[in-house]
Amino acid sequence: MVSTPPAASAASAPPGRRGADPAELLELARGGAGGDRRALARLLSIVERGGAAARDLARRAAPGAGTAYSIGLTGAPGAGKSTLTGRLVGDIRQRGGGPVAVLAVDPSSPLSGGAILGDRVRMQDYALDPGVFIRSMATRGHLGGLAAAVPDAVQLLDATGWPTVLVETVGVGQVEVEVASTCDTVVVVLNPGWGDAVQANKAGLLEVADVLVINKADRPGVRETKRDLVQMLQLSDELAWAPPIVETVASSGEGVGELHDAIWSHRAHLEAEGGLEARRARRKAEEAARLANDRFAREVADQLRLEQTEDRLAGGGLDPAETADRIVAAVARRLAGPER
Ligand SMILES: Nc1nc2c(ncn2[C@@H]2O[C@H](COP(=O)(O)OP(=O)(O)OP(=O)(O)O)[C@@H](O)[C@H]2O)c(=O)[nH]1
Ligand SMILES: [Mg+2]
Repeated sequence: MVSTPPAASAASAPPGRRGADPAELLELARGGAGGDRRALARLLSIVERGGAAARDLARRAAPGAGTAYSIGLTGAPGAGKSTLTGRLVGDIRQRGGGPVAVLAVDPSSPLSGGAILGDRVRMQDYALDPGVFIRSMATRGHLGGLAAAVPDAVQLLDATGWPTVLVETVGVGQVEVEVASTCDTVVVVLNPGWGDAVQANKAGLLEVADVLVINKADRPGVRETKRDLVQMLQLSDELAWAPPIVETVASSGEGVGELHDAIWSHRAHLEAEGGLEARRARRKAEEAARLANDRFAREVADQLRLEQTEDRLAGGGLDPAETADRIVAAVARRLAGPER
C-alpha cells in the first residue's frame, strides 16, 4: 500500500482554487523564490481589499516576519522611479543580495488586482528570474488607506521569505510621502532643473529622505539642484544621519551602484545604533494613531449626518457647539463598543 505523506494534501491543492483558506495560502507562499506565487498574489489581494480578513492575515503573518528590509522610492511623476527600481533590482541580484520583491503602489488607481500598471515596472526584464516578485498595489478599501496597507503587504512578503522589498510610489502627494515613510530607508528621486528641489521640500519630501537621488543626471542643471539640496538640508544639520546625494542616469545604469551603497550604508547606520527597532516602533505608533484618527473621523461624519437629518426635521437652527457636544457624546458611546 502506498500512503500519502501528510504534507502532500496542502502542497498538491490547486493554488488558484477559490475559497482557499489564508492559513493554507500562507503555507503555500512561504519559501520566497521557491514559494507559490499565485498563493502570494492572492494573499496580497486580501491585504489590498482590507477589512477584517486583512487584519486576520496580518496577525497570522506577524510571527514569521521581522527580518526583511524595506526600501521606499518616491518622487515626482516621471522622475525615473520605475527605471531606477528596475536597475536597483538588477544590482541587488547581481551582487547576490537574495530574492527581491517590488511593490508598485498607485494611490490614484482603484484596486489593481495585481495587474502591472503600464510600463511602470519593467517586468519583462525579470520575467525569467524566480528571485524577483513584482506586484502593483492600489486600494481604497483599506482602513487607513495605503499607508496602512503597504506595511501589511511588506510584512506579508517578509513572512513568506522575501528579504528585500522595494516600494515604489507613483506621484507626489501626502499619501505617497506617508507610504514611502513606512519603509526602513526612504529614497527621494529628483531631477535636475530649476525648482525641483524646492518643490520636493515644499511637499515634505526632504524631511523623510534618507537618501536623495538626482536622476537624469545626463541633463543640465545637476549642479544647481545639488546646491539647492545642500542648502536646504543644512537647516537640519544636527541630524545623526546626513542624507547622501547620489547622481544617477537610470536609463543607462550609471550611478546605480552608488545608490545601492548609499542605501546599504543607511541600513548599516540604523542597525548599528539600534535605530532600526526605534524607527519601526515609531512607525507602528504612527500607524496606530492614523488608524484611530480615521476611525474617529468616520464616526464623527456618520453622527453629523444623523444630527443634520434631525435638524432638518425640527425645522433648522442647528447650534454648532451644542451639536458638537452631542456628536462627541454619541461617538464616545459607540466607540466604547467593538469596531463595526
Ligand atoms: N534622460 C534620461 N531619461 C530617463 C532617465 N531615467 C528615466 N528616464 C526616462 O524618463 C521617463 C520616465 O521614467 P519612469 O521610470 O517611468 O519614471 P517614474 O518616476 O517611474 O514615472 P511614474 O511612475 O509615471 O511617476 C522614461 O521615458 C524613462 O526612460 C535618466 O536618467 N535620463
Ligand atoms: Mg513609475
